[in-house]
Amino acid sequence: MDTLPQLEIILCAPRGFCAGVDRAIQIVELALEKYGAPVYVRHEIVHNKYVVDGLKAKGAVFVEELDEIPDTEAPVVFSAHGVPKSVPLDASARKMFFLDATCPLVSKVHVEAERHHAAGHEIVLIGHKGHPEVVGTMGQLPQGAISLVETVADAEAFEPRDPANLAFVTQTTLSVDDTAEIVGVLQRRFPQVTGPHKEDICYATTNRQEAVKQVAPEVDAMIVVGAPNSSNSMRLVEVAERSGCAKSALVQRASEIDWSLFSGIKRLGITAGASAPEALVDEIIDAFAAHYKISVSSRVTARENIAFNVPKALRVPAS
Ligand code: 0JX
Ligand code: SF4
Repeated sequence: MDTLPQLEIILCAPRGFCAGVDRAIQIVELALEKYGAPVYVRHEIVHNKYVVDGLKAKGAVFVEELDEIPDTEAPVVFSAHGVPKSVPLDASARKMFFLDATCPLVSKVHVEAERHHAAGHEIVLIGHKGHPEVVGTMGQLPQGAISLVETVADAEAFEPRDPANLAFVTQTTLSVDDTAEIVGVLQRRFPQVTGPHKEDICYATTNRQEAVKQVAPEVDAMIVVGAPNSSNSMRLVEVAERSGCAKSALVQRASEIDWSLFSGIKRLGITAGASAPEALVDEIIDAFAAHYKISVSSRVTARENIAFNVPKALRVPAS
């Protein structure tokens, strides 16, 4: 006799890998295939331990800084989050063969910042201090060219050198709503501020947050598959909570599910950050299937068909 309680699982769609993550992982995999191990990777290629461990097993070696890498002819890959200008410069000085896995949508923000700087604008970057993408974007320009604004309070307190000569750019993985508020403060205080049409939050971040907004009010609990150092994943937990789902939890692996949080629920939403593989979503669904009689459906709130090319060096076959 089947005594398991019923559980309806609603999968948010889109969820999981974005085009930038797909490309970044492909770059490491293709480099391993073409040049063999080791392939050095500066910083976690994307913020996910399962992905990183999988690549390690194939011969990737992860470091935080280039000075941890011995003199080598092996390829060195820069992570999807982007790097300060000093990193490719140092790599070139050491005659390293490097492959840049920075997401093209992050590179686009780098170019925007450079354009504003060339036009003589002081720049505000809206983002989270210490995040590698923020370090990378700030590192496109000389120190002092970009000021970091993290919160509405920061935006209220910010004093530009010349309010008529100000521009802003943003991190790509922020909360759409929080960022709109911060941009609103800058626009109110400095009506001449220039910037992107809305902000620089990417399509994947926007779509994943929108899907969560639609599903969260209808479920008793929400799981976001992702890592604590993944900005876009952490934002999904916040969005779920703010959209009315108090039981919202970030989960990295099925083994770490706190089952006490999910007792007595009837409907569960599941999404995944842009760096979380679908295999981990499947693992978590399987874990729930051992505790509940589950039914699974998808809530599709957007369709994505974006893909980015890998660098040219990886498109030609090995000679
Ligand atoms: O911490 P983030 O969300 O910026 O990175 P993660 O989790 O690795 O996601 C993919 C890379 C995103 C770059 O914009
Ligand atoms: Fe690129 Fe957006 Fe993915 Fe970041 S989350 S890698 S900006 S597509």
